[in-house]
Amino acid sequence: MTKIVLHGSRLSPFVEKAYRALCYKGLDFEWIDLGSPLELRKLNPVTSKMPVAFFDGERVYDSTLILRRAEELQAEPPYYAADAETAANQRRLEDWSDESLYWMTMALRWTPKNASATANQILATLPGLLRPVVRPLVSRQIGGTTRAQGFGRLPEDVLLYELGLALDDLTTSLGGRAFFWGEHPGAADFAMYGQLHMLTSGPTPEAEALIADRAVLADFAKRVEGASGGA
Ligand SMILES: N[C@@H](CCC(=O)N[C@@H](CS)C(=O)NCC(=O)O)C(=O)O
Repeated sequence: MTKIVLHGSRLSPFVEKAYRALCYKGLDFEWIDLGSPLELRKLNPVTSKMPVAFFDGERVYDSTLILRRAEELQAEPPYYAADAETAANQRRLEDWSDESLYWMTMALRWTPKNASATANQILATLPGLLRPVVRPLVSRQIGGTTRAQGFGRLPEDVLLYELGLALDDLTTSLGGRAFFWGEHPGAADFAMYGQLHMLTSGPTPEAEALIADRAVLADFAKRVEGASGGA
């Protein structure tokens, strides 16, 4: 049996995506929380991002590549549909969630109003001694990267309006289905779950209100949890 080890903080939507996706396949794996940002560079010198996983010692970085590797290892239950068009749509939504919705979420986390709560949430995962040293780094590096993105430069009211529209679009795309492309969850659903999870994790009460207004999305998130080991 392949030994799988997944590294990263479950505050990260991408770690949460990979964690739940591995649970859904019923793969046996060990999850190791991140000790410090320096550890990440050692574990994953290629992108220095989490998650990073090891399959029998072979490093696989990036949540999407980790899911693909897990799919190769065990086809059932699948993350991507057998039908090529459905699979293309699943990959597109997975990518939109990872590369666009993520940055909307990050922009909201690092608004002047939410930045301090966001930094506190990240620092709480680190050993107490490291916190004062890491605080300015977190704000400068993660906050700075976010402000370098388009969404990170929008005024808060515009950002919230855009996020509301995106959530409405997701509600429409879900239609009456349990998951985005049918009755079983796939890669796009786990990716989307990761983002919804981060949007409702504390420092962005405005996003929590937007999601609470859209019960379809909260119900969807509960279904993903139900299919991948619970809340
Ligand atoms: N496309 C990557 C994104 C990973 C990513 O951005 N991870 C963030 C946490 S949410 C990270 O490790 N940031 C640390 C840093 O930028 O130093 C994936 O899907 O795994």
